[in-house]
Amino acid sequence: MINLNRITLREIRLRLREPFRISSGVMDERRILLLELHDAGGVTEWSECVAGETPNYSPETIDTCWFAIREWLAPRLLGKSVGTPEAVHDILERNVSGHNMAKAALEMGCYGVVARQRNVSLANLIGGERDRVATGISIGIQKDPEALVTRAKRAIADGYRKIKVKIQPGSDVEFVRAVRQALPPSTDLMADANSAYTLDDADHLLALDEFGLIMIEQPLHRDDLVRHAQLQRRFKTPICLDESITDVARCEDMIALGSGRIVNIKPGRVGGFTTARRIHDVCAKHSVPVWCGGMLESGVGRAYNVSLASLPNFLLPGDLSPSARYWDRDIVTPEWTMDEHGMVAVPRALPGIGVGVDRDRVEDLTVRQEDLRAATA
Ligand code: OSB
Ligand code: MG
Repeated sequence: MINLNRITLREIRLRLREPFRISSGVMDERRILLLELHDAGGVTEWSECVAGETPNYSPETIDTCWFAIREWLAPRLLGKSVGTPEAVHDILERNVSGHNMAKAALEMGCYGVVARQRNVSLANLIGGERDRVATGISIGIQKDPEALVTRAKRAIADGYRKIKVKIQPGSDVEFVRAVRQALPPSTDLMADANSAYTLDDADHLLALDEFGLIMIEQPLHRDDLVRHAQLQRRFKTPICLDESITDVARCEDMIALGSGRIVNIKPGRVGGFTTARRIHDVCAKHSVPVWCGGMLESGVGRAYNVSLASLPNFLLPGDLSPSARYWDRDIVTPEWTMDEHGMVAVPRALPGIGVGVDRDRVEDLTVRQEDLRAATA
């Protein structure tokens, strides 16, 4: 039973060790919305909202999420008894369209609470089977191919099992060519365009086909499922969709139309674990491999991603880099680490999300805080 009597919202600011540029914008500091969910039975657990500062990757932002959680979503849970996190999902969906990242922060937090209540790990609660998950790195757009090559080589030396490079018009074919030539030929390499192209760019993009990329992620607009299918028909390289896959039906559409052959699952983007697991299952049934994407999460959001990636159809390395890739110091103990084979351990022997939150550090980083409680009659 989930019986939330208080939800604490906090905004923290965490500076990235190096700015992260994608085709639609650049980030040098993350504004992160953290939730602390308090259950009436005494259990508490943390969750993280993955929305960014601006609506470039998705229509949501940290500020729209704060508003949606306070005004529409949290009141549906506070002071109520809900049987399961799946029921929480249904309650949050009813007559609220969109706002997936806001919903996900609450819904995933409820999975964390239930794992705590049952004294099991989040991974075990959802049926995760792996003890370690394979990790890739996502490298932001650099000023020139040489800077990109330097970072890609360092990543290979660190043990990463997949190299993803961000691309945009003007920083694409020559950048990917330079990395392909600099790395061992067996390296799993891919490019992520974050919707920077249109179908008019198809001839240009086809130049990427000679590099043997394991996939190209989200070349076209999020709503362009039909155009992605047209592009996929011309491309040997599998298309992977990220922004486009916002729910189970979009994933089924992708499969039916042939808009892509691989799915990047980000639980925040799809409204939480309930839908993420359903997308995982639909893809498994159709032999579509999935992998877990990232949103530059702190160690709290990372805990959810690592647990999710322990499900069996997560067949490709996730964007699950260790804490030190992003931050001078994370907000969790222990911090997330990766071994020299590019594997991150799933904390299956620990209850809940499997990491502790460094409360003093969070207090230091907090710029805004609000306690949400059940309305009193
Ligand atoms: O498209 O996967 C993306 C970060 C912010 C917004 C979109 C994306 C990303 C990443 C980061 O690629 C991956 C990571 O968290 O390491
Ligand atoms: Mg992406």
